[in-house]
Amino acid sequence: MMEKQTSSREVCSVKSCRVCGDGSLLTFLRLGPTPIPNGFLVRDQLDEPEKFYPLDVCFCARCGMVQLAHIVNAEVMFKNYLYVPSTSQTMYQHFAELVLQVIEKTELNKQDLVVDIGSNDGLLLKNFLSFGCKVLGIDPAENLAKRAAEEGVDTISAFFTQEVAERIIGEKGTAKIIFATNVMAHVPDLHDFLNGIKTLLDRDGIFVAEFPYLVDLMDKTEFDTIYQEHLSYFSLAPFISLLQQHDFGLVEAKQIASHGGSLRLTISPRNQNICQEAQDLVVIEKKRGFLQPETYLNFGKKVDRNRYALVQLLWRLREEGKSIVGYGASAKGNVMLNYCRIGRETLDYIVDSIPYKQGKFTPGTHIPIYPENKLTEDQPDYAFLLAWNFAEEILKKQDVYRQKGGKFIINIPTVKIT
Ligand code: DWN
Ligand code: ZN
Repeated sequence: MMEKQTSSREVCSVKSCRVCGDGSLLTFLRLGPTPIPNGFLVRDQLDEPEKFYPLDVCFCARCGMVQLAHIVNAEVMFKNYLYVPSTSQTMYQHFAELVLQVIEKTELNKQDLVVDIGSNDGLLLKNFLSFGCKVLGIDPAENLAKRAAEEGVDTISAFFTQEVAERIIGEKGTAKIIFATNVMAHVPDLHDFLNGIKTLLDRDGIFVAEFPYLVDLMDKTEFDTIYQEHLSYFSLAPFISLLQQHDFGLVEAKQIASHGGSLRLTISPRNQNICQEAQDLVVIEKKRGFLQPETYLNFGKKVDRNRYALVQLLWRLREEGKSIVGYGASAKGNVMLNYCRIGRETLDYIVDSIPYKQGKFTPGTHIPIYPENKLTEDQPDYAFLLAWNFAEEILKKQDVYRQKGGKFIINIPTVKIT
């Protein structure tokens, strides 16, 4: 019997694999007690005690699935959410291109329903509004669901489950396309989630899922993308086994650049074939040891070396009297700061483009967050890039800062100054 991975407790430990149910999970990385990564604080909260949660990662030797060893209650993390993708040009383009590609492959009619699970502020679905078809966003963040609805994207505030799928079907019928971009890693009960997709998706419809690819995470030492929101770290082999348990086929599998390297999968309920690209990737994963525990134990050493090199550099620069700020108060940035114990003694402040984060403080490290223009106003010597996945966009945007001698520190995949 598969353990049900939802609980009303604030944090609970994972007893069995989320994909295959096996009970022997090997913990290979401990990032230490960490606050929730989007738990930004207002000034009044700075003197209050803060909650820290375990951040350990484990591997299932039976199916190869990598997952967190603990689950923090989703209500604590997602009810009021401060992350929005819509201040990033890269994400605008990403969703616009994704939608165009999907529309090319689907004969979409005006009466068709398109659903986005984890729709955030509606950025993806806005691309469908001009096609005149019906759209529905689903997102647990009440603040963002409200904002999306105000901007014309019909959105319900909920975690997607089989029960929610049944409710939607009753009200709106089946969906021709369902998207879940950067969502599946957050889902505690993947079986219930896929049952929900089966229920809601038209027999001729497609389910498009994007999620960070474990192979990229490991190759590029992207350990800061490991945090309590991300319960699962997928390689393709266990993901396919998950799909097969639910009689889904994989029509297309592509590696894409977003968020440090992700997979974009087109999934169909029509047949159970696994496309050739996906089969080829599984062969590479196997050859490279992604089903072997040693691969994961070695990863811990890489993480350690990265932390050492980063902290050495930052301390040396501070000793030399240089000023350093952070750039991008990302969730992953908060993991990096907490794991490396980098606080206000090192970074004077962090700049960020998301208005909801500005004026707040980072969880655990209490670094103040300002709008991006403070960087060129103050011209600090160094900006430590905590949103390395947007390096291209941010470095271009901050050309003036760089022309005047400002430098960026980037530590993923390895520490460098640019
Ligand atoms: O899965 C998740 C991903 C997709 O998004 C989540 N669980 C939470 C979130 O993770 P993150 O906060 O690490 O995501 P980002 O998109 O890497 O965060 C980038 C941060 O940098 C944002 O706070 C916005 C900021 N930023 C900026 O200040 N200037 C971003 C860009 C592009 C910029 O030009
Ligand atoms: Zn397993």
